[in-house]
Amino acid sequence: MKVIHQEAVEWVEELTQKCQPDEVVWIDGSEEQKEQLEEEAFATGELVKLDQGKWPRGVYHRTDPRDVARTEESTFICTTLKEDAGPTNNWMSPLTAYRKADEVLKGSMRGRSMYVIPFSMGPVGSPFSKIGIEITDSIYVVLNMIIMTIVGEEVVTELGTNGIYTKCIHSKAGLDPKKRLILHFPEDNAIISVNSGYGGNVLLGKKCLALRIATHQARNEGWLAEHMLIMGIEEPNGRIQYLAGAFPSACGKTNLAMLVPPRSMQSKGYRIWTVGDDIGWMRIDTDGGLWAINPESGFFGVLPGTNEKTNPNAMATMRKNSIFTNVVLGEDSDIWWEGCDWEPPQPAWDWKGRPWKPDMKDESGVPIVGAHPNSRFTAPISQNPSSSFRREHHHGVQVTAILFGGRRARLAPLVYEAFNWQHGVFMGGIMASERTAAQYGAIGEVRRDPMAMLPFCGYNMADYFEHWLRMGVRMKRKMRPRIFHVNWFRTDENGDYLWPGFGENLRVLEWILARCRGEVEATSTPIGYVPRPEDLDLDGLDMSETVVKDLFQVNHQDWLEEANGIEEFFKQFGDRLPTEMWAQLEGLRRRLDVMEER
Ligand code: GTP
Ligand code: SPV
Ligand code: MN
Repeated sequence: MKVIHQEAVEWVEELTQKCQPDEVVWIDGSEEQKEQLEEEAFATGELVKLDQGKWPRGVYHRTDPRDVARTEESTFICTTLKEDAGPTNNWMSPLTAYRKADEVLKGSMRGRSMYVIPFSMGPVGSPFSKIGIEITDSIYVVLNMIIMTIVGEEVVTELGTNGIYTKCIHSKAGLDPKKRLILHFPEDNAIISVNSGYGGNVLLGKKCLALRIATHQARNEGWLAEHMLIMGIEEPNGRIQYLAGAFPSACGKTNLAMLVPPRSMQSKGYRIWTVGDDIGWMRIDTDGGLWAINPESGFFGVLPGTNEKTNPNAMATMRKNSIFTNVVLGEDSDIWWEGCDWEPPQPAWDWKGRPWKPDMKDESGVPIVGAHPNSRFTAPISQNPSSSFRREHHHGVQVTAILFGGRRARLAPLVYEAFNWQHGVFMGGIMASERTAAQYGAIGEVRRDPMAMLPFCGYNMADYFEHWLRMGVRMKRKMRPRIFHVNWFRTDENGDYLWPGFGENLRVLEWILARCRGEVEATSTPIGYVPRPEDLDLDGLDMSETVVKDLFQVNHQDWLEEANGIEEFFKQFGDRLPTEMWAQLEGLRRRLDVMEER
């Protein structure tokens, strides 16, 4: 592979001096090179070759037990001014950050190889796309990047002699959690990640480039980089309309994007086309509409709970050429996770590498899970049976509706619609969700996660809201997507989910699209438009009237308390918060007052 980008070559040379690897290997994305790296990793135990009958070209990897999810406390936005990172991000001055990183990087690759991965986020040559070069000392990272991004010759060609790219540096170093740093330099278009080997911390094209750095670029260039799934819904008449949806980590994006319609809707002729499950880049095109691409080429999806019933398309996607991280490994080279379709292999080892049997309990009688709750598969998006034919299109797909959602046991109805774009931005801005295993922290605790971007917005979130408001103004009124909020996770007093979820969620999407076409009425409530029960197709669901009522309930007292929480959240942004957001909160409180008077 010939690299003619002199500046990039010099940068790699400089890093070679700093990190002192035994050798430097440019990754060309070829099958031969991939196989060779796999063989090397099998030999050292970094990877385990799986039963090739059941998992053709499948490999297994276990990360350090202290390194199994994104670490937000070691993630920093390094801008000259602290205010530019805003109150919701960790900030470090670029000078300090480079110095700290240098200390770790110095000699960090001794005895290892340094891999140089030129990659493209998005179709090569598309006006949407961005190029990065990731330096890493992990074969696991290389193999994941080959699946998750476009890697190889065509990227180097596109880069030419002076193309722009994001500098992405990763070193496992000593995997010391105390010295872990995930540093973003939006002003320099650069990322440095040290002392981790897992997921979003190290696959630098994903959360670091495609969200934290891209949000910064998107604001300057007038587009949106979002933590969103993108899917097409084909109706019985053949029309396909596209939705983009932001849910916090481990809150159902992958599952929704790949859903299989329930039998009753399948037979009517509904069909789903998956464009992406985690990241959406959206631009206003010359038609005044919002167009979206998925810059990723693979899925890095949650495994526990994934099976033929909940997500058959994911099961088919990971059948071959996939990487399985932190699940149970059997002596027979089979794998297992909680909620999969088969019996656990025996003998077997858990995600920590300890001997493991089903129904094992610790000293206090708590069951020991075999797979880590954030264990994941990496699989090529092209292997998804519902993969959209427009996935690689340079202009992507036109977005008809935007969904925001989270895990709310009580507050939020199954679905409701914003009154208009500004109200929709407010709706996204006040999103909150119960914490999951995708990041370190107290699981179940409700935290504000505006637009599912709390951990991923690379600049001051107040400016981010302003940017969203402005994007709405720039779109043509008729083309502007309508904004909705969904909550698949409402529970009854026993803590059981009221809504069956998964494929059945299509029933809600059907209503959403009907609203976008102006075909159904809705009930106006203080928080937005809620469906009239008769407008939702609940055929074959066997759902009692009380459950339906509970699903759509808007509790006055709960929302008043929520308004106080929102006020607290908004206050931290001071003067920088757009006045529109305060006006929206006032509007919500006023409508709640009217509701009480009735
Ligand atoms: P990231 O990849 O972390 O950004 O997450 P994601 O939003 O893609 O989450 P994913 O679809 O992998 O869902 C994670 C968890 O939510 C799994 O445990 C699923 O079983 C569960 N889940 C997904 N959809 C539904 C649903 O409709 N209802 C219920 N009850 N659970 C769901
Ligand atoms: C998330 O946490 O939102 C993920 C997984 O999609 S990771 O790539 O690890 O960030
Ligand atoms: Mn995600």
